[in-house]
Amino acid sequence: MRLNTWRDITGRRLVRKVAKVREEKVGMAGASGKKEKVDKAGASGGGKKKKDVKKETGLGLSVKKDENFGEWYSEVCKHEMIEYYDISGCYILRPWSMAIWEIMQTFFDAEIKRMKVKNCYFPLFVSPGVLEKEKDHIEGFAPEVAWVTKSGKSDLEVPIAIRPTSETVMYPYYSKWIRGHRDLPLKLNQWCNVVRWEFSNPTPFIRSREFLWQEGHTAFATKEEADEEVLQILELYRRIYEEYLAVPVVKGMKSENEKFAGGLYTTSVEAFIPNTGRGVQGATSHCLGQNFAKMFEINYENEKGETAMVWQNSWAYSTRTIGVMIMTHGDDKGLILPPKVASVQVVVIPVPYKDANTQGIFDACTATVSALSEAGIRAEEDLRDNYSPGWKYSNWEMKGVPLRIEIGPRDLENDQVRTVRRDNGVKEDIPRGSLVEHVKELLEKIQQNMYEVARQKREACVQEIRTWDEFISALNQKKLILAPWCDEEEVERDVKARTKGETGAAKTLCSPFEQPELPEGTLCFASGKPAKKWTYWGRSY
Ligand code: 87F
Repeated sequence: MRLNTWRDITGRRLVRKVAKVREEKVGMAGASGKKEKVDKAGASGGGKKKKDVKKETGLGLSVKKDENFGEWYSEVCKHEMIEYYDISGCYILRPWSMAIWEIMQTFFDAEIKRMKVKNCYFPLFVSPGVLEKEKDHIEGFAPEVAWVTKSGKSDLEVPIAIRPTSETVMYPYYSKWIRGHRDLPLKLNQWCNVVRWEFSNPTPFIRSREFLWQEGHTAFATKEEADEEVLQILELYRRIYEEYLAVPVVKGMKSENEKFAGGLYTTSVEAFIPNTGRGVQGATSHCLGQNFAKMFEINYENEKGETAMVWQNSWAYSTRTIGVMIMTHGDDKGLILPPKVASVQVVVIPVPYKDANTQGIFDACTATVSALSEAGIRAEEDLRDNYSPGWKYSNWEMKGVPLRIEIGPRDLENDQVRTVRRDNGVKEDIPRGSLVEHVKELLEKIQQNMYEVARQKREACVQEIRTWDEFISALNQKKLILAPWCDEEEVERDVKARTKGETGAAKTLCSPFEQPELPEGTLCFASGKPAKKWTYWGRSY
């Protein structure tokens, strides 16, 4: 076995078997390999316990995903994705997560522009008057609305609300801007933050008091146009989840209880987190019908010279997407990023060796990054000299970089590089001559595999049930329940009441557009009345 030697900054020789650096499951703290920094007095601080090193290096998760999911999630998030803030429910999005948001934003923004949606920006503040206008729909949400009541030490004459969503901010101007049929359709979108003063358990990305989203608000002359757009947007949301985040979702219709009360109907994409057995609403695309048009008098003169009312839609996805992705893919080593949203898709790490050509190895790393970057692959090298290769492996694994390339003396000799996949750990030696094609292919495979693994995990959780007893048993087993339902509001309320417990009540997630066959005579699992449709049920975030 070859020996791999490098020196720490004290000049002390650190010797490690090469095979070990490469093959050991770089057990985080244990293999920290971080060369201890020397203080001015020259003490190396050697002899530290593993635990201390772990604390110092910040490497390694202290819990396993299957053992304590909540703690695991929080630790993974804290590793460069977010920072906790001194206001509960608010989080700092660090560059590592913001980059993911920006990549999704680039995709979605281009797609909606192709649909002739235009971007705009409305103010953050809402006057109480307009908010009042939407009273009926806001009623349930009112406790979550945050207000500004002071400037400096003096009370504002009229308190001002902070937007929790922008219907009431925007629609008075829709009324002003839309006059005749030539002003339609009006399709606007804004990328912004919103504030909802949640009281239930805040969770990074999933439930925070301020979050980023896009909100689209469109107005049409006909319901047909509005209906069509609802589904076009929903398809874009599906693509964000499935093609970018590699998270399988179900497209479907929300129940009357779960739809946006101000609208006509709500469609959504729903994801599922196997570890907690909870559904999570991924994004929503609403047809608002003419409710807001009535409230805000959004009328226009049609071709016949008559006054008509517009049909409206609104749709949004938020930074919650990132939380769903983390929960879906992360493992005991940390995050796993799908290549399509990773700001660093490939990290190149030199593995220097005793008397070998270190400069040659470093140059090969730089050349590798250049070749990949030129081909449009997001690659970075990690040439830091105060960390060992093993430490770097762990660190980039924790950050979820989809592919690692290692270059050591033997690779240099053989004109090859070693690739290591983050999703399944598979290693390969590839000739530098075919580097770019190979890496492209690997990244595609990783993306596909991550989706496929997530889909299989979700499929394994889906349980079709027919009776109440089966429902309860499936719920206790954290299943994603597909049940025949009579589609009555009262029955959903009843199910909620009957399943209320510490972990929250079960409710409908959506009725999938793709419906399995529903044989005649099938009865509702909860009411025993004739079933109208198959619906997904479960606890949810
Ligand atoms: C919280 C406080 C006040 C949700 C709220 O989904 C109001 C609301 O209206 C509120 N939480 N909603 C519903 C938002 C509906 C709709 N808005 C535009 C969307 C998509 C984007």
